[in-house]
Amino acid sequence: MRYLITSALPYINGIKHLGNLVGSMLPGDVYARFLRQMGHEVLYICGTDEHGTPAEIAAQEANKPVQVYCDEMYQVQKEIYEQFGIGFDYFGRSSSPTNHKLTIELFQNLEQRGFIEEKSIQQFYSSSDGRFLPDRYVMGTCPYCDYPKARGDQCDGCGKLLDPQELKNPYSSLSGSGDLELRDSKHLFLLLNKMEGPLKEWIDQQKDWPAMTKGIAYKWLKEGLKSRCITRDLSWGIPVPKEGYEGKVFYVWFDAPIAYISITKDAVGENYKDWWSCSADTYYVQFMAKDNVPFHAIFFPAMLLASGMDFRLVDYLKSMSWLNYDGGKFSTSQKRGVFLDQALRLFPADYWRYYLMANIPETDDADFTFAHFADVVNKDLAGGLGNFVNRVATLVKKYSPHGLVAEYLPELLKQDVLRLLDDYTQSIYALKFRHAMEALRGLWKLGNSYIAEKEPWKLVNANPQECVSVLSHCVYLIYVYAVTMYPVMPESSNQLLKALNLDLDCVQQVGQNFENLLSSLPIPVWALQPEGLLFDKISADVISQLMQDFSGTQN
Ligand code: B3M
Ligand code: ZN
Repeated sequence: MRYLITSALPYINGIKHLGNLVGSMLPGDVYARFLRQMGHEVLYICGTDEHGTPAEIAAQEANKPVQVYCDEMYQVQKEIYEQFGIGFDYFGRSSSPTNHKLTIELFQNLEQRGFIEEKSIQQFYSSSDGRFLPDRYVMGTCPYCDYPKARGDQCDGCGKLLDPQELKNPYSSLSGSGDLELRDSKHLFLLLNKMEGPLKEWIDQQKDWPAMTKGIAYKWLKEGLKSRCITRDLSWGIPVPKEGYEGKVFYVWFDAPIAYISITKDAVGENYKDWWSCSADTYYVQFMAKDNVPFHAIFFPAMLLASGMDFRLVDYLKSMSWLNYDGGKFSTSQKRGVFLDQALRLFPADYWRYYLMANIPETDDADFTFAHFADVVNKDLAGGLGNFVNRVATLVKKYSPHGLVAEYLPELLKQDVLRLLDDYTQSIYALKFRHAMEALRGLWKLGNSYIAEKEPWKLVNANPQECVSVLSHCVYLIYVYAVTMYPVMPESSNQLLKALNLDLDCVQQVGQNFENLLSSLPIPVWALQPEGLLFDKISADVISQLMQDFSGTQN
């Protein structure tokens, strides 16, 4: 089977936080790595989402032209994901020429097929700024709670959704000028209502989708689909190719999902249809946080279906709930939480990867705190996995310094390992990550109980043959750990394989299932170089320092 995988395209407006990572990119990467291990052909696509108001605002704050800002931030984000070990096949940009071209083509098809309507809407025009203001650029006093700095789309004081027209004393957030005037402006609308029938039929077919994804999709369908404005009065974006639309661009949510397709084209060239055609032999999986679901389950599929352009719809839409920060929300605009560059300065990527996957907000929200993070690292990584590896390495060095003849696992132990390997495999195929991580921990636990039960340090005198044999089994288990943890902790997996003197490629050559690992010895004589601790414990002092450093907002 060939798998096409996409993670929601991160906005260009700054470095993302842990919540963004676990909401789309990290689970996508774990899934992609796993599938490659199982011998599947995979294309994993992502990129920056560069248009819209947030990009403009961020560039303004950075005092840079938008293009320059996006060029720089693209590079910054790309490098950070690399450091997190996110192995995209291609990380592109929604602002690419390919995406401009494809967006326009798709729009023209929609128009020709009668899915676009023109309407005039009233919008604030600011004479001092010389432009129409998007909703969130209009500020003023909230009509409900009198909060003086309410935004035109939402009041941060009371949380109510607003129309900019409702604000008292409206002013431009760009110039501060109150010289605003409501003017008529022409816009284009996508007639989503025309697609209601086909969309419902399609969603009805998705029996195995997560309940959260389907719940959101049905909620939208139930409320009835309304036509949706797909143009904006902005200069940064993809210009609307239509007379009378000078100075207008497509709405960012119109061109961003199309970028999945155009980035694929940037990645593989003209053959991109081999992945995207309805008749292509691909299984397409998307990863995203739940607020993105309406756009991926309704809006984008409607666009594709209505365009008649032979692009396939998503086969499985994996949505994630929120990772909260200390009981509140992670927030990019308020700089609240742990951002990816900071995270990398604090601990190795694999600590974060494991912690986030073990606590992924798959069904419910999850809460990040440093205390919990340290607890998980100390217990599972340093304690469970790291402790076993270190104990074994120490014993091997002591009792069998010249290596150990490799032996198959004894039957009982083997059965336990097989059961967990199967559990792990099935869980990742089913995209049940928390469960998969439990299986992984179960494997680590097996090693610890095996060595505790056999007590090789006692056997060494009574039955030296048996002692060596037990240690050989333990090293075999470490090999199994190294290969199976690869999707989640690729760097530590490599470290272990190196310590075992094994070819790093062996993680990719597993075959069709992990059970194969138990039926052929990878090496005739085991080596195990104790390379020091694989994972360090995080001390109570460090935790309290971090809690202090990260309370409130960061700069
Ligand atoms: N950039 C929103 C987000 O990062 C948006 C996703 C686009 S996916 C086509 O939450
Ligand atoms: Zn309010």
